[in-house]
Amino acid sequence: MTRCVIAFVTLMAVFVLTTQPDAAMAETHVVDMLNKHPTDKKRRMVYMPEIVYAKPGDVVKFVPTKKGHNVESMKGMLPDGVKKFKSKINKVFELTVTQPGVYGYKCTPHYAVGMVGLIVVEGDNVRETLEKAKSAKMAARAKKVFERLFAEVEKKLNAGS
Ligand SMILES: [Cu+2]
Repeated sequence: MTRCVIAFVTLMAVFVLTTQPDAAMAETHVVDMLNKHPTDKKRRMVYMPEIVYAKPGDVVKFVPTKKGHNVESMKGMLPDGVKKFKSKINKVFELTVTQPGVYGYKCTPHYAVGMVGLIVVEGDNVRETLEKAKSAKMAARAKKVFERLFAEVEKKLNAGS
């Protein structure tokens, strides 16, 4: 009998928690920090996926799957009003993205070898912030990776409109 009551209370708690509109809508996107690309063996030090497509309010969770990585925002690659960020090496880092637009970030120790990624938060300013990110200062190998990622985002935007 007691077990029945506990089960009922638990079920109600789960129901209440999962039916909160905000909690149900926000999504968590996991990004692995890796030493090797899972399929392209020539590529080292990568975020997987390299581009996260999110909605305002979502969480991007960076996981130190392999050691030695972190996440740091790229100067000139954040939508207006978004504060710069930098995580600690080997620590899980959660970024709640409230502002729409394109966010560029890098791994502090592996920036020179091109360990960079993008977050694209749905909104009216995506094209505008993409152009802003393109004109930011980038190191040579990071630039090569960013250019490929920018082209991917552009392709997706053009396919969607
Ligand atoms: Cu790294």
